[in-house]
Amino acid sequence: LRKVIIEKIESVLTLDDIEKLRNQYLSKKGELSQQMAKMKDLPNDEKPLFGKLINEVKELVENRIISKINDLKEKELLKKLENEKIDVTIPADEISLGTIHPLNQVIEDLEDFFIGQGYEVKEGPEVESDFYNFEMMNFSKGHPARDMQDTFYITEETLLRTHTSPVQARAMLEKNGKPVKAVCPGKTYRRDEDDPTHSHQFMQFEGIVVDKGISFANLKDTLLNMTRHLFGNDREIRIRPSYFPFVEPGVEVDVVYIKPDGTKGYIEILGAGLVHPNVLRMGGYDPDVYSGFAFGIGIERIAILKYGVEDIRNFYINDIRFLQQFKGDL
Ligand code: FA5
Repeated sequence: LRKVIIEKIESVLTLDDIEKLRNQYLSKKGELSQQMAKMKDLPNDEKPLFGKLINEVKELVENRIISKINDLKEKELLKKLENEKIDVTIPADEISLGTIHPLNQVIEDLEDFFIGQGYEVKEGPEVESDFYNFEMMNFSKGHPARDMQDTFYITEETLLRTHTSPVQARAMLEKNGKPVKAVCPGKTYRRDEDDPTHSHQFMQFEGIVVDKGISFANLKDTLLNMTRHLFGNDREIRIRPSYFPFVEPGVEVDVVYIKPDGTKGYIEILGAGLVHPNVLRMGGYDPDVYSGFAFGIGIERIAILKYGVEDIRNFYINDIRFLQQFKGDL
């Protein structure tokens, strides 16, 4: 019997089967217990020897089963490790990474440019009050210049900001009469008809500097350095007079581009000027002591010129084939 059992144990291949064997031989009703039961029919002088023998077999079988279980467990583990082995030389599957949106690339580039000159970056709310969007910018109620910026009103007093200029007012008030030098990027909204250069939602990048002795020469220098940074030293630009209620004098900057037929075209990228005395006063500055300049750049227009994009709507339709083209600029 001992030999038979041990052979069986050795030939077992799975943990389930060894469990079955354990039941078959060692459980209360198992074969070895049954053998033990036979002891009562034996003559008294044979009983001790028989008992001892059965117990020895039992112990042996138990030990063998335990070592077999360990054996099998180890084999299973090895097999598992073998299956999970990683071949580090196999080329990895390509992970498709996103790209930084071209408009964000322009914003990040401009932020770097201005931070390098000591500007801080500020943000303001997109749902803005009429007060900051218009009144603090010297558009009184019913001012005809409000028509220049066709507005999405939410209530009579709240609106989607039509430009990033309200952040100028917020930055000035925050400084409590101290000099300010800040840029403010963000989304803006107007009820404009969508066309290749206009979108009802677009982005602007505002700049505001207020200090003693700021002049138009500082503004011109800043704008020239910026356009050179964006488009290179040779790109022709045009600064022409313009009107905004919150600056005096006011200008607009156009960048020259070559049309498909070879003739020159101009695309307007920004409005700017010296901060109007009324705006300075409302912002907490004495206009006889302080002066300042401000500008508001159209981000899409910069991206259109930089990357040769024909239609502003491409920036907003999330066509992955369009966006993938800007990978190289990361
Ligand atoms: C303004 O919004 C002024 N706040 C700019 C300013 C700031 C002037 C500080 C003076 C001092 P304007 O409406 O021209 O100005 O818009 C500024 C720029 O935003 C434009 O030059 C243009 O590049 C861009 N822009 C305006 N409307 C749209 C539109 N619908 N879609 C795309 N870009 C637009």
